[in-house]
Amino acid sequence: MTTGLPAAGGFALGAATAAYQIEGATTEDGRGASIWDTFTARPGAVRDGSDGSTACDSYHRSEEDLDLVRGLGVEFYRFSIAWPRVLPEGRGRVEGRGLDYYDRLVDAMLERGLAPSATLFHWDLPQALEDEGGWLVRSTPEAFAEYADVVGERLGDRVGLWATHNEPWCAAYLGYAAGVHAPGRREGAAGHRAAHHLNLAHGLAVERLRTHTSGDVGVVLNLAPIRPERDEARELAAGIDAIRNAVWLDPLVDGEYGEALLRVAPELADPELVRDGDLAKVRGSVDWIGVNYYTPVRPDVPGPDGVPHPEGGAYPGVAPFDLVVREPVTDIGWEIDATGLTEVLTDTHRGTGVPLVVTENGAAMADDRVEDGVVVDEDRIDYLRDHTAAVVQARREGADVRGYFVWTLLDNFEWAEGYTKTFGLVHVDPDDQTRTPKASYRWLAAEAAGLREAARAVSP
Ligand code: PNW
Repeated sequence: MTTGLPAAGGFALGAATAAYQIEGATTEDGRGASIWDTFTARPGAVRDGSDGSTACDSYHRSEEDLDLVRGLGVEFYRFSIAWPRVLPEGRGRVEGRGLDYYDRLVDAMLERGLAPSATLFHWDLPQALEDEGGWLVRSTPEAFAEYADVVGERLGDRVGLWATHNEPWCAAYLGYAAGVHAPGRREGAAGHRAAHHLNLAHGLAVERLRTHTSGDVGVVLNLAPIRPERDEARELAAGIDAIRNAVWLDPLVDGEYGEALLRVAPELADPELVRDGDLAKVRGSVDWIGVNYYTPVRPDVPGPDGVPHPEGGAYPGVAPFDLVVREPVTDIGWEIDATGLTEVLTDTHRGTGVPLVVTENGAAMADDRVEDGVVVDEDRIDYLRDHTAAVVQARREGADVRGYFVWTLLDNFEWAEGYTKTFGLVHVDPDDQTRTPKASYRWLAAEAAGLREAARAVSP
């Protein structure tokens, strides 16, 4: 028996993490190197010069972590599998100890009554594959299919909710165009090549997964509502929307890249890159789409003092633009606007007709303070309260949203921000990894039943 996507009308809660951000133990049990091990060693790549070699030490503390998830009273634990633990060279030789770890992790979830939601690729590409070209070459999607096959065969009977990729936009554009994430390549149009190979990899992996599981298979996207600041910014906004959203949704819905996208990414019309049949595998491939939402994107044409958007490289083919960020913001500088979550859910529902799950939502907050041994994080509670209400509102407006997973269980390795930004419901001591639930953890535990009921009461 596996627990998959909640049935129509249903609604479930969860907590989410990712392997490289929490596991540590990066050289244990035969794990191969990933591009994040390499990237974090590069001077200046990570704000505090840190890496994931210890992180939350969850590789050794998974039972304790799962007890914490259980204590939240949520149904799902969303975790990711480290590709280089399972296939240290990316393909070929399987490392049994790595696979055993996830096998035990899944069993430990089931023992606690938690439903596992596994993500295959949360950015930790095996370095051996990057050395052969990474997401810029077609052999990587083929290796990904092999990896999906190995994992599906072992876990397919017990994992009911699967995702191939997490936020492929970040992997493609932050990794290969902007260069602010691993592998740290700044090659403009390379982002589109990577994006296509991620799409192809998804399509190939879904085919393999379905031979092993009757669970629900999807993909997790960081879709964003694009809100042009004024009329003059509309065209610009259409280009940004194409690269952020359409490059993933067009193939899923239509099996091809649409016109608006090809205007800013002519590379995607190259028949050498996008071969016959590639996108046919992607069309209609998913049972569900995971939506990660943090903030809206407000592009504007550069004013007289305008500076190009610092992430501009992540939108190759789009003119330089200003990015307007309105107050209030979280500690990572992302505007807080829960209406953007309602908007992205209703838009995505309308555009795809596929059931949705909010697979990440949460806030980095600086003002966590300790009072009587409890981390008081009222701003995070406010954020979560407003955003869960925005999900209920999306259902009221007809969006078929079946769940909400909080990002994240633990304060962890926040990619290019290192340990300087914390999203956790549970504080993790950076020196000895002691876990201490914050006020937001207690809030969610107290509210979980009510949140579920409120969502179910407005069945879309
Ligand atoms: C997502 N950006 O990352 C990831 O899925 C998580 O692993 C991460 O911890 C979480 O959101 C919070 O950041 C992103 O620069 C990282 O636009 C950076 C960006 C977007 C998403």
